Amino acid sequence: MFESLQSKLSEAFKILRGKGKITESNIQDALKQVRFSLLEADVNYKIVKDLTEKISQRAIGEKVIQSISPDQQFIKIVNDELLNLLGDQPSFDLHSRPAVILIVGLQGSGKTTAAAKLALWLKKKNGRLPLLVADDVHRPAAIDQLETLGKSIDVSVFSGDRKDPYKIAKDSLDFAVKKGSDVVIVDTAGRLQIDEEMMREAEEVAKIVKPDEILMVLDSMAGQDVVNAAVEFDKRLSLTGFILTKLDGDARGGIALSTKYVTGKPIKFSSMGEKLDQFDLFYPERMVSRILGMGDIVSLVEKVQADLDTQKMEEMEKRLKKAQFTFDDFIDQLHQIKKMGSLSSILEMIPGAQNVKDLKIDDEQVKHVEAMINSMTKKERSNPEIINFSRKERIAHGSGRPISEINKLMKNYDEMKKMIKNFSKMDKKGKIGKFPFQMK
Ligand SMILES: Nc1nc2c(ncn2[C@@H]2O[C@H](COP(=O)(O)OP(=O)(O)OP(=O)(O)O)[C@@H](O)[C@H]2O)c(=O)[nH]1
Ligand SMILES: [Mg+2]
Repeated sequence: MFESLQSKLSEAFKILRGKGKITESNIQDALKQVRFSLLEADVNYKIVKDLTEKISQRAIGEKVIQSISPDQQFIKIVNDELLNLLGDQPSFDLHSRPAVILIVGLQGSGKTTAAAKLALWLKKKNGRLPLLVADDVHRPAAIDQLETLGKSIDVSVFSGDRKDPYKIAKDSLDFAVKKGSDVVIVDTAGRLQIDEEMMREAEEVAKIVKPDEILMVLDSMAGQDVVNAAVEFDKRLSLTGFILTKLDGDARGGIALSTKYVTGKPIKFSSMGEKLDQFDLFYPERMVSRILGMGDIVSLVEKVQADLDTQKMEEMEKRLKKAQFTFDDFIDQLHQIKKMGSLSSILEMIPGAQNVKDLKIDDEQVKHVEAMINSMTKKERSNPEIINFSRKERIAHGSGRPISEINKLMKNYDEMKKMIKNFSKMDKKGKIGKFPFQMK
């Protein structure tokens, strides 16, 4: 899978090999090749534009790290941006009993197979007792197909009167309760294209079974029109995610890389073969590592960057002791804290601060704070006391955050600065003062 994308991207990396450092001019050729590779893989052009812009900004803006070559640094950036595109590892928790999963999608995308695979996965990995519901009454052999699959994995299949999709859907829930099934997987009919009748049927079935998850099955070998179909399905049904099938074939990558960006919904499962156990949760990191084929380099760069972070922390400590503290330091601290997962892991290292309760900082907050600090001028960042009301107004405008949030940031900054004063007093008196820093 993705062979062609992988080999074209590796050409992009080669362009930077042997270069002393990334410059605005040599990066252009590499970026052009990245753009070409992604377009050839049938990734939506808007995504390609957005992605290459982000890669370009980071590649030019990032500090040169002596022990890493430019191509390695570039690989890591591409790796990170592809990961961003795919989003975080999606969760799949079913709380209701029985939980209901509705499987929808275009004809031949792999719905029926995926329904059976999911049943097997839930049974094996989660110890669930699934019930498969054959709700495709349009294709004559569809019900038999699911029954055969069900038998092969020893999962019951409900097909009711084999005629009325709404009655089958409704009765299947009663049947599940009677049988003691704790998860119901409903396989539905597909059409070649989006078709009003099919959509209405799916909507109606959804109303009846009230699914916890509505998963659309996508054939990863299909073209971009499938991404448009995904948008349409999502509009009508409010999907909770996707199942990507046929990754074992010669998928180019376009569907896998475009879906999340275009619909905002995650790929939750992937299927890479006709056999029923060739199915698992979707792991964005594994997918990117397949696309790039550069796992070793990515971990090398990560390690070097982590070492640099340690150096940065040490430098920060020195600055702390001198009680110097600017907004540039503030943002650095925030990143370190985010990386460590929580403030408590840092506080643990400071004597006397263990009693401060755990403060988690989420990504959104960090992004907002970053936006605000990035909207400050260099002078404001190093001399925050000059930030008066009109400057605040400009910062608010630039970052798209309300003034109240700028005020909160200023307050947090002041408190952190106070904390640092206490911290530096600790040196003289041998103990630490109160810890006023709080993120809210
Ligand atoms: N190689 C490969 N083949 C798959 C995969 N998933 C499904 N298939 C095959 O794709 C074909 C269609 O699969 P189905 O599960 O019947 O698809 P469907 O969406 O239910 O089709 P309709 O009900 O006709 O709309 C079958 O031949 C499957 O064996 C996969 O991950 N890899
Ligand atoms: Mg089917």
